[in-house]
Amino acid sequence: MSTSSDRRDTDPGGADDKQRQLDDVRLDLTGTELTTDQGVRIDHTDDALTVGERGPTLLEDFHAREKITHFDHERIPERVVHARGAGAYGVFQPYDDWLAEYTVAEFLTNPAVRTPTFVRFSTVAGSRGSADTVRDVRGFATKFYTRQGNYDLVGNNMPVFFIQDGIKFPDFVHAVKPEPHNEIPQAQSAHDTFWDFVSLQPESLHMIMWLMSDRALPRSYRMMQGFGVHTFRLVNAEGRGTFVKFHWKPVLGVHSLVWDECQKIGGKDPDYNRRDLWEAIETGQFPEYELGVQLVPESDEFAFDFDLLDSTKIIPEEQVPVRPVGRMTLNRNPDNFFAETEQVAFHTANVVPGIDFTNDPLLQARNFSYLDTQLIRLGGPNFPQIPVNRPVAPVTNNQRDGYHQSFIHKGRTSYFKNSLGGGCPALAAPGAEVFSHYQEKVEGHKIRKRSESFKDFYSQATLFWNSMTEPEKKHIVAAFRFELGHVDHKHVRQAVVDQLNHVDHNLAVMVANGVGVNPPEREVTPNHGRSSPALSQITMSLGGTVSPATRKVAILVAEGVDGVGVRTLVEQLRERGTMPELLAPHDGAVRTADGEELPVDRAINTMASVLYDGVVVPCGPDSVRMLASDGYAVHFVAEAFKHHKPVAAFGAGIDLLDQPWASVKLARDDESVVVDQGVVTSSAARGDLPTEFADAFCEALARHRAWDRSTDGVPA
Ligand code: HDD
Repeated sequence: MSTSSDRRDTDPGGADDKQRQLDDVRLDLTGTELTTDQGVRIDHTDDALTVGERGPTLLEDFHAREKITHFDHERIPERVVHARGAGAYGVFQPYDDWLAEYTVAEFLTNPAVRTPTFVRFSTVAGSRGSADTVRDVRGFATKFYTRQGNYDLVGNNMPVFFIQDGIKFPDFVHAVKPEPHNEIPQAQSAHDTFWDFVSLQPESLHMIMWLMSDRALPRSYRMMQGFGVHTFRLVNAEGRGTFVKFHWKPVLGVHSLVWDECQKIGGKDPDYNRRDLWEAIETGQFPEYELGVQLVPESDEFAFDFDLLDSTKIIPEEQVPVRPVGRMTLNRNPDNFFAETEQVAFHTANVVPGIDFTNDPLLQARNFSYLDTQLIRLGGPNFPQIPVNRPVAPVTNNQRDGYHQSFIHKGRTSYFKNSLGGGCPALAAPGAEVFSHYQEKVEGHKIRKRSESFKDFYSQATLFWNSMTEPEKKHIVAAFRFELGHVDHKHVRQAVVDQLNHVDHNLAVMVANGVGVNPPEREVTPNHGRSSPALSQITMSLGGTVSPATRKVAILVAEGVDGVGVRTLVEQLRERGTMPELLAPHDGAVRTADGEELPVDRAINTMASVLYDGVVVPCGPDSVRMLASDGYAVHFVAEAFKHHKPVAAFGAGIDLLDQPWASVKLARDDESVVVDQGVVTSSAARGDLPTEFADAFCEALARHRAWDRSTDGVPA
């Protein structure tokens, strides 16, 4: 048997601590025989115990009763928000120790320590079985199993929130959830009660701008940012506090879907984001995120034109840069969704020495709500004993009993102080590392009043709008039109438009014109003209290093396809980290122009362009003729084109792109590679396919979408 010190020798960073702990409760039933819950072996589970072949079932049938009773109790309440999620284990490691000047949190400051993590991504409004690609905020909750105890960073993929004080959370959630009289609509904010709330609660407007933007439609959980949202506090060895905002940046860049695509994926593959995460980890393409911090000395608490305690505000990155701290890699899927992803319990108040709270009233309410909700959701106070929730740090206290107590505490004392149990568990010895609350001096009258410093609802909503590129602005206007277009009450539409007039007059007019209400006559709040480039995901992805890695490519083939060309292309695409699949009018295989068999991954009509990042039509006159007469194939290409995706063709494949709606330049005669608006073509065929073809296509994939492409006339 190995001892814990042996284990430390082989895993000094501690990255495997959590998995080793979980190994003790993992069950593999391979090679076992069926038993009851009491361990009694069973040789018959298809028929209940009855009196004769056609007689009544006997109460005595303990096996049938146990089996059915357990089944009857399989469900627990879903989360009241963030019900739908997907989780994965990972490991976090700091790059170096620079943050030690600000915090004693070892997992953030000791580069030799590799802290196990569990992350759960989620949508907010929908039920557990709702679709992934809805317009919504995404949860990004991380549990760090540190050696000093569990630290939970329970964040979202947007850096601000809808409300400033947690007492408004039930109002907000009631407004966005399906309406109570008919429980419609599922997982959507496009309905009356939500927009009624927004129009009457203008503090929500900044978050609304984010929600109407492409950020609400992530291409992948692997390609979205995460934010701790609140201003938290780091505390160093001298007890000095520093304000901090936490940021996660995905290594693959930040990318989104387009709205039409989201709605279609909702039907074609409701598990789109969940599947994407699962498959990436199964195939070893581990998602990675960099943790960064914005630090503000306490002396600068009032140096901003907003309040650091107001969760509807960001600190613009141009004002306080995000400094990299370390990297998290997600490298293991759960074994059992319910046991791990459903039963994981996050709590903003799970902090470790070196991290503390501020008086942000939203955070203060959260520090109450998460424990409270777990008590009902997970059935009592012992949920921290559920394997996924257990710290790797030892838990030794006098908490006892309660539902689902799974430890056997020996001895006769469960109180402090005691002499009968040797005084244990004892208080930490003087000088030991303990959690000690940050000693903030607080003074005041008991009042119910929103601080005056929280009352600018519009400046940062305007900042966000000003920072968007033209395509992003177009998407936001279209989103407002879609959402308000689903609101029945005209006065609500008007009230939202009137609110938007405080954000930007042109925005309000464009939205009003789309939803049939009066455009505001004049500007009420002049646009301050400031912008923050870091807010635009398109600006950021153009400026940064981008990669086509893990992008899914559909290659459309049929009988007579250029097999040599296809094989060359597949190899080149794989070398560049993308994931090509061959789609044909039927599953199985197609015969190439050379008479060889080419295995097919999927039948075209079982998939759709919305499930891929880009499409290629290879050469082969017969193959292309067949595809041209197949409605699914033609639609596949048109739809990818409409969604601004990279589209490519070589040789005769170009004919399928030669459409009246595609006003792009295509390669003709001997043109080697032509790139226009994300459409990559080459006249080459068979073995002559130049490597520049794959290079140009992958470059377009890395850029994600060709926003300059005109798509208005595309019949898809
Ligand atoms: Fe919350 C779940 C994120 C405000 C009350 N929240 C929940 C989850 C995330 C967030 C990611 C899912 C955790 C998981 O995967 O299990 N919530 C946020 C963020 C907020 C926020 C980033 C604002 C900055 N939340 C917020 C407030 C309250 C809550 C103001 C209540 C006063 N949130 C809850 C909850 C949930 C929850 C009811 C439901 C399930 C759970 O906690 O475990 O307690």
